Amino acid sequence: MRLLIIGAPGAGKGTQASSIAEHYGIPAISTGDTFRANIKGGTELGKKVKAIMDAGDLVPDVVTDEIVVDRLGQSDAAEGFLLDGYPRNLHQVEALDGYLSANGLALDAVVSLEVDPELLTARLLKRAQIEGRADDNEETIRNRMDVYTSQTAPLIDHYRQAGLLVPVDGVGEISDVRDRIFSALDARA
Ligand code: B4P
Repeated sequence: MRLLIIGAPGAGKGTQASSIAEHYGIPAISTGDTFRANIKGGTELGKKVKAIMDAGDLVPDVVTDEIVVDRLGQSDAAEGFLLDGYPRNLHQVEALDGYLSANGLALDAVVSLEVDPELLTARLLKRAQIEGRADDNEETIRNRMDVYTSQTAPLIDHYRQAGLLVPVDGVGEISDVRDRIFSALDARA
């Protein structure tokens, strides 16, 4: 399976990605987690992206595309993968399409998690209390939502037109959302 999971900040992408990846025996590749690990490790990449992420802006495409293409070229992704948080704009869609077609590959489905904006903010503010992530504060969340609306939301129509979109209601218990994702993906198989 070659899958994407997309959704607004707080929609549950990272939360669901590990279950989906485990279910299908594929690696979950999260650009956000990769950047956060680099920030924590004090790498050059981490230094480059920290202020951008803290502001809730997108890391430049040239940086992000290269990381994803390198990661997809690793052996554990040869039979399938789940990309979490990538692509996030139409340029990244083109970069991913270019990589896939150059390697004779194609996506199987794009899971789109649907959650009301008020609930998204509430989830992120709750996570702020538990994990203290630098970008989970009200001002940055507002910018992340704006960035999502202007740059990432257009991907939903793009993938719907491509016949790949699998919309899933992301509201409710984490385990219920997970079961809905599996049912929706199984229905396509
Ligand atoms: P991400 O790491 O992707 O952050 P996110 O959108 O908040 O999603 P995340 O996966 O962490 O949270 P989730 O919705 O699962 O991106 C962070 C930053 O990295 C971006 O702002 C950007 O700067 C940079 N970046 C990443 N990818 C990039 C790219 N491709 N290009 C450029 N820049 C990029 O969960 C949120 C909370 O909701 C959790 O606390 C969770 O427990 C809770 N939750 C989830 N499901 C729930 C449910 N059903 N009920 C109740 N709570 C739930």
